[in-house]
Amino acid sequence: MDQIVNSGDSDNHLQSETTLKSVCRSCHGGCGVHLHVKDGLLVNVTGDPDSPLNKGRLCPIGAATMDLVYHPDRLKYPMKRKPPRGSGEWERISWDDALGEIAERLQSIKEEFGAESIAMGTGTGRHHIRWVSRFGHALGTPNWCEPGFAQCFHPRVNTSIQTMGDFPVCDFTGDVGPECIIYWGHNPVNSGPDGETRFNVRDSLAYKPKIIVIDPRETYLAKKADLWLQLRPGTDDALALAMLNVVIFEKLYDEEFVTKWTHGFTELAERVKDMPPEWAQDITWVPADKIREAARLYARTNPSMMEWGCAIEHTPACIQTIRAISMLPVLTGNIDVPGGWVFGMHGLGRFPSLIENLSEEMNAKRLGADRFKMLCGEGADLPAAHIPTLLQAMREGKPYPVKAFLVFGNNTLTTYANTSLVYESLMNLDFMVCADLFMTPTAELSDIVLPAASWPEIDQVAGMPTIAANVVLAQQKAVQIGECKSDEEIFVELARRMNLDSCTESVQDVLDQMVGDGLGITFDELRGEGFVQVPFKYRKYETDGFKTPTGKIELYSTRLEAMGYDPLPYYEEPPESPVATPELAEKFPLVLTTGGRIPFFFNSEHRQLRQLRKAHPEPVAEIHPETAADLGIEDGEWMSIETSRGKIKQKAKLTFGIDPRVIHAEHGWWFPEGKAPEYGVWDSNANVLTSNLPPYDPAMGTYQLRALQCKVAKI
Ligand SMILES: Nc1nc2c(c(=O)[nH]1)N[C@H]1C(S)=C(S)[C@@H](COP(=O)(O)OP(=O)(O)OC[C@H]3O[C@@H](n4cnc5c(=O)[nH]c(N)nc54)[C@H](O)[C@@H]3O)O[C@H]1N2
Ligand SMILES: Nc1nc2c(c(=O)[nH]1)N[C@H]1C(S)=C(S)[C@@H](COP(=O)(O)OP(=O)(O)OC[C@H]3O[C@@H](n4cnc5c(=O)[nH]c(N)nc54)[C@H](O)[C@@H]3O)O[C@H]1N2
Ligand code: SF4
Ligand SMILES: [Mo]
Repeated sequence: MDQIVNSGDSDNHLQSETTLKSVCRSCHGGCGVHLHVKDGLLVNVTGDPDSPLNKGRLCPIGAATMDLVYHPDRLKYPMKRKPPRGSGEWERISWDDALGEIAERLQSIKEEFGAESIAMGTGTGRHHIRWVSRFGHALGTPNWCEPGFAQCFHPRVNTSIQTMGDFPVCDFTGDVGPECIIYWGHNPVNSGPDGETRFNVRDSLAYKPKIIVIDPRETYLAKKADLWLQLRPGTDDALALAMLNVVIFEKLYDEEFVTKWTHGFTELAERVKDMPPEWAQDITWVPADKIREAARLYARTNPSMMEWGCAIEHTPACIQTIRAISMLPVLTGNIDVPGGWVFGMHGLGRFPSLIENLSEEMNAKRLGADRFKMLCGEGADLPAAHIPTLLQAMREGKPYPVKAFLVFGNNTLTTYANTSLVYESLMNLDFMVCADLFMTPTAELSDIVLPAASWPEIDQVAGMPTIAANVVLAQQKAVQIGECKSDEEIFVELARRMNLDSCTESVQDVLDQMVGDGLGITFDELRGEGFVQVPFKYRKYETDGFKTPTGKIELYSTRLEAMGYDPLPYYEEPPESPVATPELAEKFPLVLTTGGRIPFFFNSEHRQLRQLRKAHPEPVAEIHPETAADLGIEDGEWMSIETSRGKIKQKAKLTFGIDPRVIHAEHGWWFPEGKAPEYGVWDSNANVLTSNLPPYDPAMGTYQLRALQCKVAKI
């Protein structure tokens, strides 16, 4: 799938070109790129051969950047919708009028209902994600949200910070290779997210590590694996607890590390003592022998990496599943060691989120704060609102009304669970604004749309230790498209126009501050370099300890206990399952999982880019040939997928790589070529099928996206 893109159309071209070193932000990966500019135009985007993250390569999405930047459907100027909401009729307005009207409407809503009645929404892993909260905090509202904060990546971040004081990433850029890698609910050769690029993942295979894959589907990595554990979706907690049982009771752990550097080993052993592989076998559908073999192989092969993905975070058992899984590298001492799990070097200063602007009373008003402390309160690195609670406040005005929603880079109708309820909530708003690259079914519901600049049109920095353990990268503006503005610039202009006390500094000032605090240079100096590798130090805990109350890794979490949550991991059956809801399972007999990533689209994006769409023209759902035969469904035929919430269609892909009792549906589907204003958002969108109703993870508020009951039929 990976493609190397060569630079330049012709030698002549190259001679008069300027090249800017930048970083691709079409996914979270952070590949180094060269932006080739000629006469004010971007003429090519190529991989930076010097970048340790991609070594000159680009994936299909990165290689389609020219198509993205110059796509004829890009939003190029602000627009205002004619009434009523969702009419699909728009007129062009000036930036001055757009910002003026937004400022005026927000001011009057704030005066009448309080700042908390204005919510901010954003999407996955963007350059500006933290600027959304910054503007919200400057405005005085605690209610900003992002689908990932309860469902993706941030549960891993927050849980790791509580458990071990920092967030571990795989040591892909060091000199020592891994001897063993577990891919747990994670398919990084397609997704390459949060902590590495898909190229590092492929390169690490050259070390010929032992590979263990834990996935209901037979992925590319599962085919290469020494052991593939094909578990029932949503039962990762039981599997992890059984593996811990083996590691502990067969004494496969690193005794010295455990004694010196962990807290609560005895309590953990007590918790898992009745959870051997034989117990987990019936729950997970993985034979006990295989669970035992996986635990032994992992524990005996060092150094090892834990590659974990968002599949473990898409359930109401999210926090404890993450905790249980993270204890495998901890017990085997694979923490901050070469070729293992390491803590990044924090090459950037802290982002000024302006959360200090919020009073204690305002923080307490954050929707969800009364329940989900790891998402909305003291257990969160950057607290955010709980999405289902926020949507309810839009619909029902309870516990207080939310009247306005400013969406910067999120396709709410396709990527939040339970599309019907989301639609009802958005339709009930008084005022909605969307900043996006394209008109989407979500943007169609807003009052004003703003044209956002894409990543080659923006100055920024990337370099959380979570993106790459030790690299800080400059993202550089190479081109101006229409009247597009970066989200960051929009926030600064809006803050100035509303006479807010903060968020009025220029973007450059904030970048200078972050780069200066981290590296001691200015943003312009970083620009010249393209990226800076921060010298790496292993086993930092030997001098500093772990940043937890006990100074150790807390298997027994004193912080979770203090917040009122279980300090030890446990198993919980998915809310909809053949075990939990047998009557429902009679009507909807198959287990549905959603959202396994494909290399050609990023969530709901890129469906309008010709070469990517050609590679993957339609939504595809995986089904076992026996199940398909029973239902008379043939390979490549449209089939319906139905849950108690709704029905969609996707094309059947028959594969022996999925259990006969399981269906996998792609997420994020809408059809930009379809009829406005809906663009087929009800036809094939997996979230028509999912639920955002309780139960939620008690600490994180997470809902279920990966284990639901469904039925399928031939169309
Ligand atoms: N059923 C199901 N649902 C899921 C998932 C699943 O696995 N299954 N995965 C969930 C996960 S993990 C996540 S993170 C979410 C992601 O959900 P979203 O955050 O909605 O993700 P995207 O579709 O990538 O991006 C949304 C919009 O941002 C726009 N955009 C891109 N760049 C910019 C920019 O620079 N500025 C602005 N203003 N807009 C920009 C795009 O055009 C797009 O319309 O989906 C979640 N939804
Ligand atoms: N090309 C591309 N890259 C992306 C994205 C994209 O849409 N396209 N999205 C980005 C985002 S927002 C995210 S969060 C990451 C996600 O990227 P990953 O973390 O890799 O997650 P997925 O690919 O969604 O799922 C990984 C695997 O989990 C399996 N799975 C499904 N249900 C279960 C389960 O219950 N348990 C276990 N153990 N496995 C299960 C799926 O079969 C799939 O192979 O990728 C990011 N990168
Ligand atoms: S992996 Fe991500 S960062 Fe790298 S080229 Fe592809 S889209 Fe860009
Ligand atoms: Mo995500």
